[in-house]
Amino acid sequence: MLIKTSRDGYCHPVASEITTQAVYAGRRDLIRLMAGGVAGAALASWASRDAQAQTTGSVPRPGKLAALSGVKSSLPGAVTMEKVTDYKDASTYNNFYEFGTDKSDPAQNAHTLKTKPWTVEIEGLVKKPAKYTLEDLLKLSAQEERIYRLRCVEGWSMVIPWVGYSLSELIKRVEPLGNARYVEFVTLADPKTMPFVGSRVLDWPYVEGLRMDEAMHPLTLLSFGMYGEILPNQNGAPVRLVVPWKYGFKSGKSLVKIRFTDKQPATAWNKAAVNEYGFYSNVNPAVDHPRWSQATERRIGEDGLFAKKRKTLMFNGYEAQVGQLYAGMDLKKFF
Ligand SMILES: Nc1nc2c(c(=O)[nH]1)N[C@H]1C(S)=C(S)[C@@H](COP(=O)(O)O)O[C@H]1N2
Ligand SMILES: [Mo]
Repeated sequence: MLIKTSRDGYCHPVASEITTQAVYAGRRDLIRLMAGGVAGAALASWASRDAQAQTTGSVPRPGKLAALSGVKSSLPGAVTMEKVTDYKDASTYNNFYEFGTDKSDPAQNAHTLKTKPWTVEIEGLVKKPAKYTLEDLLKLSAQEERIYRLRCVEGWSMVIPWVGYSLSELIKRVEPLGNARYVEFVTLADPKTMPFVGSRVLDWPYVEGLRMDEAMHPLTLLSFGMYGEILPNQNGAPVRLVVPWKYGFKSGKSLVKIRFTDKQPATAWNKAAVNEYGFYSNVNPAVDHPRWSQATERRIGEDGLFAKKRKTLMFNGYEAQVGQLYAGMDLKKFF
């Protein structure tokens, strides 16, 4: 990844008002869609938060998340007790190279992303290839909230309450064939709405991949929202992946295609620098990036320039849940 250590964290962009009309409109739509049959219990609290947000004209603070307690995940490991990162930090300090390489670029540029209509194509080695509209995807399974750590390969981390459901719910519907061993995630590459698509930073579209068992792991989240709201464009609207035990770049944003294959997919960062970004990219304090250590990290919004860095945990703290997926593998080789 292109690292600019001089910027990294020392100059958080300040966004005085990050809630646009589009965000409100989108959230109403999501609530309407949820009303169409799923997550009934969650609906009342979402609706009242929505009303509250509109009357106060401000983004609900993470402190108000208690209202969502009814939909919190019961999945072991899906909730951390750590302090949730401020919404403002999580939505203004982003990596989304389609909109620029600086952390502040996506929040500034991603308003041009057109998230409606949206379809996700499921293809490759599946019995039931399909085109899902976003509406279909939202209705496919009950949404829940999961508070996951996200750790970037660059050495910073956040704690974010995501909204979505396990990707396995979708995978089960399309019935992968016996020879499907990997899943490739293709994200939108639209030069008309994404100013950096066409630049030579990466080979577009941004593609990521998981092994089948990783994709089926219940922690792997297909996410439509965060902080009880639909995803801001800069965080990967309208639908993204969140794979909490891997470096952030494995979590593709603005997904348009999910392809089942028998070969390990060539992923965007792996193609860009094969010796720096491996296919697995599991968070691993014992395996350094060739140019810097992965043993510690800085929590965005909390750990300042002179703060002692936090120790990075094996598999980002999700070892009990996912460690067995890699039993017997040489993680220095399969990094
Ligand atoms: N399409 C796309 N997805 C992407 C990226 C990107 O540049 N393009 N950046 C990745 C990286 S490096 C990280 S750390 C996370 C950041 O997610 P966040 O901005 O929601 O924190 O998104 C990942 N998904
Ligand atoms: Mo990242």
